[in-house]
Amino acid sequence: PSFRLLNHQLIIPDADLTVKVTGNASWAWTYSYPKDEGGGFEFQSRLLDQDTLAPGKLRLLDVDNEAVVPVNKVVRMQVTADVVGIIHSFVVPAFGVRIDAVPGRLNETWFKAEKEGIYYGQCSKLCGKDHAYMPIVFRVVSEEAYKAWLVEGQKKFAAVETPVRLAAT
Ligand SMILES: [Cu+2]
Repeated sequence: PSFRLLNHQLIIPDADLTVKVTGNASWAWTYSYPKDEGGGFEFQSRLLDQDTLAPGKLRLLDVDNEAVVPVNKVVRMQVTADVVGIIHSFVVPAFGVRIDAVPGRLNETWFKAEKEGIYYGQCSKLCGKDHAYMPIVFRVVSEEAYKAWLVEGQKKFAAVETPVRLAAT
């Protein structure tokens, strides 16, 4: 019965969008936005230099490139890790999201943010030297701002074909 429950817990509602996140061997996260959902790019998200932190930026949490998602939408997260890397864990407490990022495996989870704002998380699986320095940052914005950000992202970030793929069930 417990396995049936666990399985049921993993059922992902119809998603409005998909974001793939990869835990990097070099202690950063890569976010990929699928082309067929207006993205077609990916970028790395790294902790800001702690010695030259601008006022208002949070120590050990703020990053150079935040992941951006629209408010009140079901976001399906596909979670994995560099094949040459090690297991990380993708955790954003305010979303109730906690799932391992395993090399060679595409895990899935989801969340729906009901308020705009900035949400922080951290890697939660000991992964080597910089385990404490690979935070997760989501900026939740209005639908219009999200669309504008997608257009900006296509210019700013590396182009990539990221088809939406379901994890093995
Ligand atoms: Cu890690």
